[in-house]
Parts: sequence; structure tokens; C-alpha cells
Amino acid sequence: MTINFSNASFVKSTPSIKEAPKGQYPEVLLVGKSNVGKSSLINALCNKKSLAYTSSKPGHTRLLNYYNIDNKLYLVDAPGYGYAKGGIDLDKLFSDVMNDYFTNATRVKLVLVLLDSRRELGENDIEIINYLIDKDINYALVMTKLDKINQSERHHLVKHLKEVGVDESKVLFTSILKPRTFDSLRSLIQM
Ligand SMILES: Nc1nc2c(ncn2[C@@H]2O[C@H](COP(=O)(O)OP(=O)(O)OP(=O)(O)O)[C@@H](O)[C@H]2O)c(=O)[nH]1
Ligand SMILES: [Mg+2]
Repeated sequence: MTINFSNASFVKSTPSIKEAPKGQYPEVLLVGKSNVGKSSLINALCNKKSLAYTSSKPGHTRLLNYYNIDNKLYLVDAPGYGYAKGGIDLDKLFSDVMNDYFTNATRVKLVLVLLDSRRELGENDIEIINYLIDKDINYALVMTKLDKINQSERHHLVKHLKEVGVDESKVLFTSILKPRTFDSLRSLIQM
């Protein structure tokens, strides 16, 4: 499947899967800790500056946001986890939205689990990866903000991923400052 990622548009935001677009396309879902760069990754993939709303303050995306990519698939931006902010428990929001999503969405082609290259995997990250393995859902790990680490930190990170049992073939590295780092992600999505 060849996809023109530049032909992207926002479809809708929805608090629950009931009001989601009616499943005519396969979906690629993005999950990850708040502020890891989910919305930024959508913009970088689609070569657009502000298709998805990004913010340096965590907790920005609170709904499922659907983007139509070239009338061939939906990219779905999910709320982040890992912060309790302004009276909103993001972990609860995340698990409610995700339970709803995985129980009702039938066309998940791939889940991208985003992780900050500077950090070790948290409990939440590992829980989600195990959930995806358990449910036999196709996934990949995207290490974001690659520009923030040096070579030796990258080595350390790869070693850490091995130690926690991550399958290396499932790992990609990206940086919004290096547009070419998104090439392999585009290939993976088109597979
Ligand atoms: N240096 C650098 N900064 C990045 C990169 N990706 C994202 N950022 C920055 O990280 C911050 C958070 O990015 P977002 O894309 O809004 O993060 P998010 O995961 O959507 O956050 P929530 O919606 O709160 O869950 C912003 O200030 C981005 O500019 C990257 O590859 N490199
Ligand atoms: Mg966001």
C-alpha cells in the first residue's frame, strides 16, 4: 500500500469510541506517556506543522483524535498517561479510553508505543507492551527525541531495552529535528 502522508487531514476528536469515525480504514494508534511527542510525531509523519496540537505542557491531548491519511488509514492520537494534572487523573483517563478502544475498535493495524529516548521504560510502558503482546496486537516501539541523546546514551538505551526483554526488531528511533528518521516509520505503516 502506497500512502501519501502529506495528504492528511483532521477528522474529529471523540471522548469515546461510540462517536468515532465508522471504521472504513485501518487504524494506527499512538500511545505513550504524556509529553513524549505523540502529536509531534503525527505532524512530522505528515510533513505538517500544526495538524496535531502539541504543547510543552504535559496532558494536552485528552480525547481520541482521528486523522485521515490519504483516504487509506486513520492515525489515532490518544491521551497520554503518567501525569495527574488539574484534577484530571490521566492514568484513569488513559485506561478508560484504551479499554473502550480495544474492546470496540476492530480495525487496529498497528499500535505505536512512544518512549522518550532519555528515559528508561516505566511501569506503565511495560504494562502496555505486555497488554499488546497478550492480546496479540501488532505493535512497534518508537524512541522519540533522539536528538536529545548522544551515541553512548543510545548504546546504553539499546542495552536497557534488551535487558527488559524488548524485541529489537520492533524498535525505531525518531527526532522531529531529523525528518529522515521518519522514513522507516512510514515504511512500517505502509506494510
Ligand atoms: N527536541 C525534540 N523535542 C520534541 C520531539 N518530539 C516532540 N518534542 C517536544 O516535546 C513536547 C511535547 O510534544 P507533544 O507532541 O505535544 O507530546 P504529546 O505526547 O502529544 O503530549 P500529550 O498530548 O500531553 O500527551 C513539545 O514541546 C515538542 O516540541 C523531538 O523529536 N525532539
Ligand atoms: Mg498530544
